[in-house]
Amino acid sequence: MKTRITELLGCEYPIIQGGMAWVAEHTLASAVSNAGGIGLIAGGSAPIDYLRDQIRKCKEKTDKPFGVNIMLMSPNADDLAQLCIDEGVRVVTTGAGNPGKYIAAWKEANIKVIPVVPSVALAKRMERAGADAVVAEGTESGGHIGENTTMCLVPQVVDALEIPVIAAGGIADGRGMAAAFMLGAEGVQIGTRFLASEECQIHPTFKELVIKAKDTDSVVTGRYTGHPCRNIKTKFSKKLANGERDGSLSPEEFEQITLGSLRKAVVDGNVDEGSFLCGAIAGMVNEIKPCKDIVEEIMAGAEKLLAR
Ligand code: TUI
Repeated sequence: MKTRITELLGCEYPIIQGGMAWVAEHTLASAVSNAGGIGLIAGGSAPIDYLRDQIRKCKEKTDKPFGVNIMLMSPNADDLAQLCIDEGVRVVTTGAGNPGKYIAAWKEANIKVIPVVPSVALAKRMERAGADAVVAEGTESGGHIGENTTMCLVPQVVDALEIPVIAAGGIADGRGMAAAFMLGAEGVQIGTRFLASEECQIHPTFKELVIKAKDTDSVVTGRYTGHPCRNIKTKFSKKLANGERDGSLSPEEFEQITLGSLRKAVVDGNVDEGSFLCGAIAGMVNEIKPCKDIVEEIMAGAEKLLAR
């Protein structure tokens, strides 16, 4: 399946792995790239030496293109942005902010720039600033989210832009990919499905939570802090959601108890204090598989539907 995204990124399939903070490291990224998609390494709040090491290790594991996601709320985003230039990274995606101030330097370095956007307004600004494509990310996604759904957001962004659009949020199989293409997307970004991959290095407890999740098992917390995040329902995330709803937890207290909670989930599998960020499609993810099988199944399913 050739689209402007496969052409732009030089990959076999128009599937990009989500830039999941703390999750997306070189083992996962190289596996997705070797499977024919675009793997991403997450630069979310990572120390610069860690990210440099991950990029170099990824290059050892794949000769296919891969990318880096820059989480723009990171205090060291400027350094991480420069590191991508210094290390010859070929693709950069961004999240949780406006990457406008970096785009000229990235383009100068021949990096393909793909901001993740939750709205038409930001998508248009990114096109004007020189982005090569955008990821239109619906509120079904895991982690930090906007308000609009994939179904509503993607066609509106497609209509507003000339550059190609990648759909994200709630896509985990060939049906989701085909649906996104019917909305005008030319690629998909997939996160949650890759959490349950053999190569994903998250704590086994995290994988088990994803596998066991039902359709109603995700919850959004933190709207009142300005940083809404979709999580798997656990005692901890329910406590946060209740505290936010009934006012027993102030936004400051919320920030305090969620500090470091991504690490506690991903590295420690700590269900009492960890935030297990995950998309609303987790209910459909029931089996751990190699990334290659995941990518091939999604592609085969989508191609069959789109050929009808
Ligand atoms: O960035 C994501 N997903 C993420 S980032 C993350 S780490 C984190 N940790 C604690 C608090 C917040 C984040 C976990 N998941 N997805 C892309 C995305 N970008 N979703 C929403 C946005 C976004 C939101 C507002 C992009 C731009 C924006 O406003 C830009 C502006 O200044 O107008």
